Amino acid sequence: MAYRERTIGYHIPDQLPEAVNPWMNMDISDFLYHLWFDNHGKGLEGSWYEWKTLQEVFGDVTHVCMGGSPDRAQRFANTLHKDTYNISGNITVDPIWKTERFSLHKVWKTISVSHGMGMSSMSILLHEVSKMLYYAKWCDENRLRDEVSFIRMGTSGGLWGEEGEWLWVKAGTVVISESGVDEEGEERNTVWKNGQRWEYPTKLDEDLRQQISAANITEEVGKKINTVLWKTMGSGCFYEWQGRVDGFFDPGYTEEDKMKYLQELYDKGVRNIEMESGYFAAFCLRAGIPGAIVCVALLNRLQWDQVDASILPDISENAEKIVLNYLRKVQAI
Ligand code: R2B
Ligand code: URA
Repeated sequence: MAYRERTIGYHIPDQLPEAVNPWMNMDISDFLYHLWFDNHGKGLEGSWYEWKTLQEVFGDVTHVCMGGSPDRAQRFANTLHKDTYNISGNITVDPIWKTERFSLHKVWKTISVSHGMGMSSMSILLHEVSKMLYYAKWCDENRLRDEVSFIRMGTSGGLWGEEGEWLWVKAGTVVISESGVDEEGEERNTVWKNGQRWEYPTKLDEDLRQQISAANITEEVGKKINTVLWKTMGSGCFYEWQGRVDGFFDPGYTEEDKMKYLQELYDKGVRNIEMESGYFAAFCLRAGIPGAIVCVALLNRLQWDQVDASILPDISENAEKIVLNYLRKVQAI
């Protein structure tokens, strides 16, 4: 029995990583609905991949880089392609098959894929991409765990101190997360199964985090980017769950309540807030796949709630720049 039910009413894992679903070894058709192909490559008809198996297409994958939006996944794939093959000018790396739900591109050994917004959307992508790679790695979970890393690159709201404090940094700072915490600031991700609560730890891979941090080198990323290695809160909503006061409803709390809450998170070591970290971190631990979260902070939430669109062109790709350089270093591209 891999899980223990606590008398306090929730399940916690007995061992990590977890066993994979034995169902996947039965060589029956497994349709990855949101990617729109199955474990035998069926569904790819009419595409460039039509006559290939999943092993042939994805057997060599070493990194899965994920970002929220299809545009971000497309831009990163284009950049990877130009960097890998030393090409200048415009290039578009076509997505693999359907893009209604997720947009998945492959450049040499790296996948660039969108995960949508929030843990619900991301959870679907993580299950299906992991199953896809399990099949592609000859149903060998050790190969999957040894050969593949998952990296989320995204945006977030930052939490940082006053000018003059060492932690004072401007928008554009990248947080490379140590763990994902929930709205109570706990390193825990809650999953509901059959109406019961299951709780998973959310520490991220230390080695991968350090390697990505070490890739922030002035000459290669253009200008050294401020980075912070601390905790990230993954929240269920952009507005109320992140303590914003600029949502549709009169929030039911004051600016002071909000500042108190954000300060409490800060005191627990949280330096940015986004919407996927808890599930992502727990999933990686459960799967035994090293995972990293690299997010640029678009604003300082201890000052204000609104995003200033005018500064985005200068900063929004900061996480990608560091990850691109990390991939160069490990020769994944
Ligand atoms: C960061 O940005 C998105 C919301 O704007 C969300 O996906 C996240 O985690
Ligand atoms: N994404 C979030 O989830 N929150 C922010 O404040 C900014 C981006």
